[in-house]
Amino acid sequence: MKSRANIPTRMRLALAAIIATLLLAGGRCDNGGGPGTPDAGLYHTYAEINDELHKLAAAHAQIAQVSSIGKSVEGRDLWAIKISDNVAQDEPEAETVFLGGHHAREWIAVDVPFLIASHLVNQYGTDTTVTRLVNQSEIWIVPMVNPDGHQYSVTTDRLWRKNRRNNGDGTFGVDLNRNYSYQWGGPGSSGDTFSEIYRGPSAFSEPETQAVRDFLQQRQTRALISYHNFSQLVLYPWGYTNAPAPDEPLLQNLAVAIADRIRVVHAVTYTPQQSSDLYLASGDTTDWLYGEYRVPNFTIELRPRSSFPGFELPENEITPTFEENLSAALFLIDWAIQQGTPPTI
Ligand code: 0X9
Ligand code: CA
Ligand code: CA
Ligand code: ZN
Repeated sequence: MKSRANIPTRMRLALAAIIATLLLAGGRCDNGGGPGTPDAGLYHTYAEINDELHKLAAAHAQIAQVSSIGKSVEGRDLWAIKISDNVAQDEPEAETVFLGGHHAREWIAVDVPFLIASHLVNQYGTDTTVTRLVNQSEIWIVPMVNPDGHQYSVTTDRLWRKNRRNNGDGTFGVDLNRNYSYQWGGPGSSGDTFSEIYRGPSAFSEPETQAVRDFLQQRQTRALISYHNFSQLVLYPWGYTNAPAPDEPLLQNLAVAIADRIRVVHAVTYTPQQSSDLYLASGDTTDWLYGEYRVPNFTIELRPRSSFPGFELPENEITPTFEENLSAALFLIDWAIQQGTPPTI
């Protein structure tokens, strides 16, 4: 390494510092808040989601409206964006819902629904499929159900999972995907406050799950996807038992169709299966919505396939993961429309 040896040590250190600064600064999704602003690289932070959802709605007020469905334990608004023609009116159109970010460390599970919202709004009037689906349905997207946990994952502990409830015994956090009421307290959940799958002191003890419950109870949802990662799976109820759900053939057919739509985009395989085949878990979003209301709904476990890299999906996979899941989301919105419009309330 002759050439390297010719450069004085002090100069090499200075060059290394400059290069490191450039690398750290390059390609960041910075909301301009300056030093100390939480930064998740190309992934979106809570502040960036807040900012960008409001900008989308402001620039496309005829088809996009932002509202808060409630507040987190630490008081952050849980933002929803509604996308439809005549968006200010609640029309008797098929409603499809996309939820993201129940688990703090699953950053891609926030970016995918956010990017779907952004695509639907920006391509309206240009892309004929998007235009038709937005005209014929009401699409609701809540990209970050657990903003406190996400913020904590960005600033303090990358692998944080739960919300930021102070459990009062020195531990923090309830697993929001064990806190829904259907079969709450059953297998695959824990009563231990320290556990990563702590179910909370009671069903719907958490403001985040209460907000999702109250929001869905006010809607006539035809289909829903809740995004998580990782493992590349399309999961359908039940999750609390190995027994098949009453509409198992329908749920399975839809899960297979969703996985097919994903695969055609980048030849990446997501496996359709009953939730309980992954492992038994009680009190998740999808068992509740199906158990209480018989709404076909799915947990999609996004990329990667395995624990390397696990939750830390490389930034260059954000766009392809969004693209393959856009295809599946458009399919499900279309399916919901084909079921016919719900009766006027
Ligand atoms: O355990 C979960 O909440 C989900 N997996 S994750 O790694 N994203 O935490 C899976 C929930 C699927 N539901 C059931 N298996 N019941
Ligand atoms: Ca409409
Ligand atoms: Ca409606
Ligand atoms: Zn998850």
